[in-house]
Amino acid sequence: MHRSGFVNIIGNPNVGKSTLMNAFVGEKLSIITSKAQTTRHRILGIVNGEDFQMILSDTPGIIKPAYELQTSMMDFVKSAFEDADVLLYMVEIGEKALKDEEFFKKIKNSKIPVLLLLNKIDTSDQQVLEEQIQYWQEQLPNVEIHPISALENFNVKEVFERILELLPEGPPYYPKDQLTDKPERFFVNETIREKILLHYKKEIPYSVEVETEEFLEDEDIIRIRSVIMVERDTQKGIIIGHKGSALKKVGVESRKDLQKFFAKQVHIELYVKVNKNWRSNAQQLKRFGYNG
Ligand SMILES: Nc1nc2c(ncn2[C@@H]2O[C@H](COP(=O)(O)OP(=O)(O)OP(=O)(O)O)[C@@H](O)[C@H]2O)c(=O)[nH]1
Ligand SMILES: [Mg+2]
Repeated sequence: MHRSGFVNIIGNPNVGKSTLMNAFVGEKLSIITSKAQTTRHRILGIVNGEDFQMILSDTPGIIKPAYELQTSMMDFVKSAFEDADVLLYMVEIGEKALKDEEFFKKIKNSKIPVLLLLNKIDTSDQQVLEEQIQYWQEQLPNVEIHPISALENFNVKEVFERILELLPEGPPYYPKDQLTDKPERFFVNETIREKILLHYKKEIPYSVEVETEEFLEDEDIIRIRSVIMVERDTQKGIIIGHKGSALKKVGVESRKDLQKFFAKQVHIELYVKVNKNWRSNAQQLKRFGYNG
């Protein structure tokens, strides 16, 4: 018997969805930072076994959209509700029910199995944990609750085994050696965006999109040229920094990560361009893979 299915991770921003997906897959497919709205896309992480294929989806944290980009991000979340065979609803210690009632109702009335993953229990003690479990049992009486620490890998294997039990019988949907649905350039863009999330403040990371114009793979080196897009002229100067020092740091750190990811030497060139109000421009969003 072969099992397969879509296992979609949803929840508020910053609760640890991407950390969990990477832990399941064993690769850094999704970028992780302490800032909310790190993930902007739906990213598949495929775990293959001889008799199963688990297709995980990491999704953006649920927010009320304020501009077009965020509306597209929430469309990815909606799509994750539609095709799930198992839903993983992730919350963190201390968090209360989803502010977005529409999404919360969907979880509450879900016809498919939902596992509530109570994450970051490494930051909690036994008493708080018990209170939290009780709170969630009252909120969602029909849902299985699993306390975990995605970061410390606590209870992650057990949850994985439980999901396997819940997967329906079915054929593999993707070739068994495939790890994700995203092309190599996507991971370049994301790696660079992660460094920007880590090193710049306030609205800067939220105003940035990265596009890789060149990805040339030789036998022993990958040559990459990427453009960092900002919304305004002033942001361009901030990204570049004094004598280019800030941009250089982004390049050096990105190269390090990408060499590990691709297991090859990497050469990377970065440019900064102003793309006025791209976050609200349907055509630009489509070009960056957000719409339709
Ligand atoms: N202490 C602790 N921190 C964690 C745990 N899991 C994730 N984190 C941290 O929480 C922060 C957010 O993690 P992400 O995996 O990026 O969270 P996310 O839900 O994907 O966030 P968005 O993509 O912004 O919605 C990072 O700083 C992680 O290191 C955990 O089990 N324990
Ligand atoms: Mg994420």
